[in-house]
Amino acid sequence: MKNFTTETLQQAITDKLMIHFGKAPEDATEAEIVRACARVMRDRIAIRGVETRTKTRKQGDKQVHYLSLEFLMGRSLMKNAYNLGSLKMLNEALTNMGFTPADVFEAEPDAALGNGGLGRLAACYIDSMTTLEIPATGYSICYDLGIFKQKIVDGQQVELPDSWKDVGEAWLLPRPEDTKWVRFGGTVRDQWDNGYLHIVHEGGQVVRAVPCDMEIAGYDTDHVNTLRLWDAQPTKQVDMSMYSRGEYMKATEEEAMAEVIAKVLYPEDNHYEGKSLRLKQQYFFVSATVQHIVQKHVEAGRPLTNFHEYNVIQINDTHPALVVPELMRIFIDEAGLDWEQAWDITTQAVAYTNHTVLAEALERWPQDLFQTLLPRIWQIVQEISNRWQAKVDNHFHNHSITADMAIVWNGEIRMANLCIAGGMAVNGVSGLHSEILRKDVFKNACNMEPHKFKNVTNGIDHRRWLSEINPEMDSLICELTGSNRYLSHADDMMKLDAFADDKTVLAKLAEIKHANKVRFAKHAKKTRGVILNPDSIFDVQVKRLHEYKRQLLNVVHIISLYQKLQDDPNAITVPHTFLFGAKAAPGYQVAKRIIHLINSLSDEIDHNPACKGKLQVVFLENYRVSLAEQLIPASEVSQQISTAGKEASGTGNMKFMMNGALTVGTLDGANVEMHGLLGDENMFLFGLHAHEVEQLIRDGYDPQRIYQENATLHRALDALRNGFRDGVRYDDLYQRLVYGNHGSCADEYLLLADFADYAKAEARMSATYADPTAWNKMSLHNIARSGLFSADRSIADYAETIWHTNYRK
Ligand code: CRA
Repeated sequence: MKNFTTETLQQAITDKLMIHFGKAPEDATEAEIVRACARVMRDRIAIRGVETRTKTRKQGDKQVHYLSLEFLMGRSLMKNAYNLGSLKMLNEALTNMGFTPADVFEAEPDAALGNGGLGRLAACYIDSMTTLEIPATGYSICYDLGIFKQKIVDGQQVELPDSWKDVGEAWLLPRPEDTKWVRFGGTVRDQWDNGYLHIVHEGGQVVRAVPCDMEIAGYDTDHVNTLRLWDAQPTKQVDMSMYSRGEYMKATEEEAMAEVIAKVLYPEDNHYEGKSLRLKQQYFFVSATVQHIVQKHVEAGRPLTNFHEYNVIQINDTHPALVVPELMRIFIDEAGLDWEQAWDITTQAVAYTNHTVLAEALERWPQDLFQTLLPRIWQIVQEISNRWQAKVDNHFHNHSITADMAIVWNGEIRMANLCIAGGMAVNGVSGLHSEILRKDVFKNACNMEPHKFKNVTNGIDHRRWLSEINPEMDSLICELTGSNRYLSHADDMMKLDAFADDKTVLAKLAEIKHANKVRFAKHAKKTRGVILNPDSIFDVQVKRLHEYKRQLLNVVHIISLYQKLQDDPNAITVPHTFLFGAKAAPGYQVAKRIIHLINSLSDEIDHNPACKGKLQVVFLENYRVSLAEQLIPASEVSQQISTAGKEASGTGNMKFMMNGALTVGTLDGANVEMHGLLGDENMFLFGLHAHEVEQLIRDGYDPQRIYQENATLHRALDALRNGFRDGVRYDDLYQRLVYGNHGSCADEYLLLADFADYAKAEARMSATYADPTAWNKMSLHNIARSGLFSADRSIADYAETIWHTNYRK
């Protein structure tokens, strides 16, 4: 299909404005113009979508189904225009119509249907699957409200609802003809019919699942995939007779119960909440999705026995684990297969990605809740569990291993074990993480079925996270590598390594970074009123607030710098700006206290004249995809300082590296692969290794001793305890680190153990910064070697090692 020209695009947008809003361009608001542009892009992608589906059907290609409760898409306008090769035309058309393109892009709200890494990963993967021309569909829930908007009031986080749909809806294509029905509660009984036994599930509540599709355009391809978001609607019409009887509330009760399912995304990252509504969300989207996939397979005229040859279902963590019993239910209850056949197909079609080893994130549903809400699924899970247990028993003859690998155990259903039993593959998301799964978390399962355990290191959409958000860097890469081929072959960036001693190139790199810093400083001033010094180091830690990510380690170190500066006003020679951005789960009190602390410290430093021009701490409100897009190109230091063994991969680390920031980090998650590419000399590594963390905890960790022995640390912790000029004391955080409180052991994440080494790494980093040539050279090596972290590589790995699908090379 022909590309837009500036004129055709301008005409199409003008038409949309008139048809949908009855307005001429000069009268349209920015929100209206965003919606009109979105509709124009959507139409274009939708046409290609029809062509893609026809082709896939004809060729009988294997399809990938990517199920995730989160897809953190962010903004789509610039992305889609970019992928369609129309970004230049869009810029021109908007300018011709009297708009400032940057303001129009800025007016699009983020589609923030995710919490952090896991949801953003799904968004990057759907882009790469499309670009690599893999027939794939993403499935999730069409939440009304995405992750909350964060406001900082008196230094503390306040959560506000995020109604992204007002504008975001323009991307969605409702597909009521594909509606599915999902039953909750009710009773199950056997019924004999002409000598056949049927399962009858009746009563309870039936909810309608109505798809709203977001069509996804790939880069430099006509291939289009779909992100299918299920909306929840009541089955029964509102009973009008109840209204006339004055029973207003009752009349809408059923409606409200159904709609609440798709109301809001659960805001916990890396944490399991055993809420009944969450289980409802999971089954709702899983059941609708599986019904749809099986139906399409049957409609293509194929027998169910080869279902797995045409379909692979990838589940993003255990949240969609009910895929396993739901496939079994449909195969057995609806298609009449026997158990063995159904199990054989299911276990060859499903693959599970694990994203965390944190115990508090592992899903375990209480049997009572599960049984009441999903009576038929419960029967199937019990049968799966019994058979699995018999198999394990038979293999090991060891009671404690049986207990460890059990699916139903002590009144709980363990979703990870269900996924391992019911799938053909289990993968971790970085080399270290996959190793921990094999050797520790899933050790027994791996002993029994080693062939299932794989690794696929995470990756990011480098077109969005480098080329689109850092256009000057994009131009430089194209110039130095001789073409824009790196956009589809990220390892082409390796060619940059040859310029490591080229003074002109290094100067250009520094110039681009500085310009990005100036741009970000302007943005921060305009949107937040903060004044940043673009001549200081931009040292950044942005990610969800979690104790294992150790923002508190960063803070304690900054306090120690602040104290040093008070003793000696010349102690800091290179001005240093520490930037933080993080949302805390609304119920995670310690995380919220750490946000408060960062703001207290920021205020303290702002009011101390000795710090002026030398030290600054800034907390950026409402960290989200679109803020990351502004900040990352301007960042120089990337803080990736989790306790080794705890961060499954990290993906922010990759985005910073790709934009030339240098990493201060532990050997954790994908930092390990990063270190493999860069060596000690191109990053600032510190801290205990994963096995040393384990060892230290086994041997008995004593943070009090470290507190007593390290005078710098002692003094910084005392200051934290007593608080700063706003009068807020942080004794609770102090206690948590030194003595333990609220049932937690002291310093669970070993901040004190790593403090001294962290301070040294930060000092090495500052000293290197003072030598621009050395710094820029390291920065260039980082960019050059970051191609491994393209999501295209991750998706190629999935296609080769798990999905066995073809892809564009
Ligand atoms: N919180 C991990 O913690 C990882 C992403 C994506 C996480 C990150 O280290 O990069 O997944 N885990 O793989 C998770 O959500 C349920 O577990 C994350 O985003």
